[in-house]
Amino acid sequence: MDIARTPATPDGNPEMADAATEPHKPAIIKREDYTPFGWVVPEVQIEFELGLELTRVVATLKVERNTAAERTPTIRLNGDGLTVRELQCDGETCEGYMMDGDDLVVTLPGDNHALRIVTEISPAANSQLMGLYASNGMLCTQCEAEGFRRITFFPDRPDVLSTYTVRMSGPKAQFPILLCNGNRTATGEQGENHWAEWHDPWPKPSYLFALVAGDLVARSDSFTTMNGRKVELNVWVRDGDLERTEHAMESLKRSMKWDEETFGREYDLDLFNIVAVSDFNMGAMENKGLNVFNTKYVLADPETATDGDYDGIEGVIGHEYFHNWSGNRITCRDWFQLSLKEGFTVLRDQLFSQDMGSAPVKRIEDVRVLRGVQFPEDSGPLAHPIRPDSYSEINNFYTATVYNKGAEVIRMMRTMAGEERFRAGTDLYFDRHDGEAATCEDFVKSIEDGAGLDLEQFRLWYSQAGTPKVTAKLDHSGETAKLTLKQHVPPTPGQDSKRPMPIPLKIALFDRASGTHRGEELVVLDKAEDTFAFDGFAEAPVLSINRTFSAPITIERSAPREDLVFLAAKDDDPFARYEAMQELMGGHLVAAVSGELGENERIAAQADIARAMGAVLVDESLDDLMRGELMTLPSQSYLAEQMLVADPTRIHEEREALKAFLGKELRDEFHALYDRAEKAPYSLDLASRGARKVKTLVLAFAAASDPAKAVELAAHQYDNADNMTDRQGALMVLTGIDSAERTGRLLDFYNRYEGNALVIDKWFSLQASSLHPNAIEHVKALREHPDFTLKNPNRVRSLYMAFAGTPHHFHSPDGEGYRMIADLILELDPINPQTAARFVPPLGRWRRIEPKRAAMMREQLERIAAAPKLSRDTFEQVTRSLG
Ligand code: 0A1
Ligand code: ZN
Repeated sequence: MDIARTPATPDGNPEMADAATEPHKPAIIKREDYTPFGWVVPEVQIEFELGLELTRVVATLKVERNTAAERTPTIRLNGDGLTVRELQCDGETCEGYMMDGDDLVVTLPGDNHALRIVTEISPAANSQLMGLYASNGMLCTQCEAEGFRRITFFPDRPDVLSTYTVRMSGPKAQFPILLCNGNRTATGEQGENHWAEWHDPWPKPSYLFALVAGDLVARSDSFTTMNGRKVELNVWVRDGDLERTEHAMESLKRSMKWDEETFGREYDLDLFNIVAVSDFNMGAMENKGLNVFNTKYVLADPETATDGDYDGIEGVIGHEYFHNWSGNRITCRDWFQLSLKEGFTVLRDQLFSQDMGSAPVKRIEDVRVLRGVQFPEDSGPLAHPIRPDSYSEINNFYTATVYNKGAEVIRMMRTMAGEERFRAGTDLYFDRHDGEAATCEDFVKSIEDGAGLDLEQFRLWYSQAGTPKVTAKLDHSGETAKLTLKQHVPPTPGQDSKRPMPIPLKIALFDRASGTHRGEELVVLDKAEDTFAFDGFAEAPVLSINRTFSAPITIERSAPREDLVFLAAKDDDPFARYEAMQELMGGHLVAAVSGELGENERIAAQADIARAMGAVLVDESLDDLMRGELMTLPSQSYLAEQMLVADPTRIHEEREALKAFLGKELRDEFHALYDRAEKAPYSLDLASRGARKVKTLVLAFAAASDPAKAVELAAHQYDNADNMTDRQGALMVLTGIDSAERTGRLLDFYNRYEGNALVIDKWFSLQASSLHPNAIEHVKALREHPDFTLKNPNRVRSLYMAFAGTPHHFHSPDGEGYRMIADLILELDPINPQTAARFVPPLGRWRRIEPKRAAMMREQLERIAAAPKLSRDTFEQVTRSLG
């Protein structure tokens, strides 16, 4: 049946609700249309006869009427590209069914039935990497959000929870290892074939189902839980990769311990498996007891992984593990509630990483991601609340807003409650909703009740999109300092006017003479405008505001530069110190780009920045990791975000000019820092990591100010590197400078690591994001490189995300960057729509770019929109972007 003529279905599946009338236009699913499913499916049994080309799936579903839902004569089982090979109801062939689009709708007379459904699928032909697919000769699954329906017909929605018993069989030589969720309950052999049976005792939605079959080896270990239960741990990889799994395993054990200590959460199975696969659309997936990971977030050794890679692995392993409670034990009622599990789990992984390494630096990194990715999302055509109201393709809502802003919103609750009361709130949430498919509202209510907070108005953070802007003004008269705060939440698509939200701001007022303050205070701005008075200040204090980035907002204040220099040197909150440096440099750069800056003003601003930076370089109270943060210039995208309409070329020029100025002005200090840092031997401790970070930053300043010296230093660093952080840092600098050293070291890097996919990804990325003026030509040439393939998402991202994320290339004045990304989207869409759609947002920023380029960006979006056949993923993103 044609989707376009399907009415809203009585069995509560909102997916068909607003079916579209044009062939191209997919249905819009609305949060307000949620109704419970008409049936429960307490038990599922599945048999897989595995083959790369053909896998036969026999699923038996025990279905019972859901007494809490409206009675319906049919059951809708979602499918995607499947055909029914056999269908039985209660042991008899069933004729009472029809296909509705891709879905199977079966008429069921009674209240309890057993449905047996046979499907056949071809994993090798599955280039979308959703459902069951082949990767490097192994078989694996990805079911979130709606991949299970590509395996068998099923109510593929997160509020249908079932226990699964799975039997899998296949050729032993090809698939010696057979894994599934839960515990292995039986195994056996039959000639060339073998089989394994798995049972997962925890009821789960279909998106948490996973199966893996292949030739894998494991690093094994164990963890004893707080109640003394021994859990077997395995990290499964291909033969040859075992040596690179130690960090992943250690990260897993640290995550398990941390979750017990910090949130009181204990693991609940006797086995925890992690499998690394090289073809994967995202970072990793929290399937119950069988996490599947992108190899990028498992494999590491000093020779091939940077410090950033090590941190990424620890963070993602933590994230997936923490989902066992925030996501699996308590899952989402529907996909609009995605932030319930993702926002909370991101917060949990952020806090974990803070505790494992440098807390201030981790906080700064997280804020950088928020500002670099989420703020632009929130101020563009794809803006949506952390709990969206509608979607057409849910894959498009795995966004920085749902994940990262979602985490910030929960972090604000934690800040307002304090750690202890917040913990009481999360304890109550886990207790109250264990085993349920819950909503964001359930979470907020639990925190409200458990922590004793009034979150009535705070709920607006879930429904209103857009980054609030707070204007802060500090007046002083007599003995009183008065802080006037005003908030404005900008309009976003579908939300023209907004209500004021509660914004918790940590502040401190510094005495200029002593450089100290009387203690941090938390003020909550919950009106459009409010004033807070502070007595006992004979002199006007210096305001430090939004310390630790207590609220995900932008602050507008006209702080004198001398105050920023003061805070950059003296603020005892490392984040606020970083912020003062960013503001000092950002304020200057924004003024310079807008052409508002007179020559004298430029000289004065540069001198203040150099003074502040000079102090940072020699400050002995700073560790190098933090020093590196203070040395980092605001990113091009963050600068663009602060302008109504940006000219990316001018931003790039001014940013490079400031780097060059500082490189010259502080040459000796930079070199002294480099010489000191160079002496630190390699280890993973924080001091050694800090030394590597500042070394490469010094090279970057040198590249702008004295390229010949930078080439010499970088080539030396490259040649003598005993780790990937140093080698990649040096190559990054060399790649931007035309020289014999550039050519030689790029070739050396390729030859050294040929065959190691993750390192070759770095080789592609470095060239695509380099400062080299011919980067566009390099990307075109790399597209033709024999190692490039559209089939592997890591490889596609390594070339094209790196390119699209480098504004001065992507926004090339002739529009070539836009054309290249549009070409990519059109070519990739039929192969892997989920990954293709992720390249649309950079083009969607056209409203914030100067008019000539904006027209060319639109033109490319229109070209994509006019394609005869587009996936739902890409179609939705392009339509919203054209808006
Ligand atoms: N839940 C996962 C993210 C994820 C989402 C969709 C996927 O489909 C390809 C894969 C993974 C997480 O938050 O880690
Ligand atoms: Zn997640």
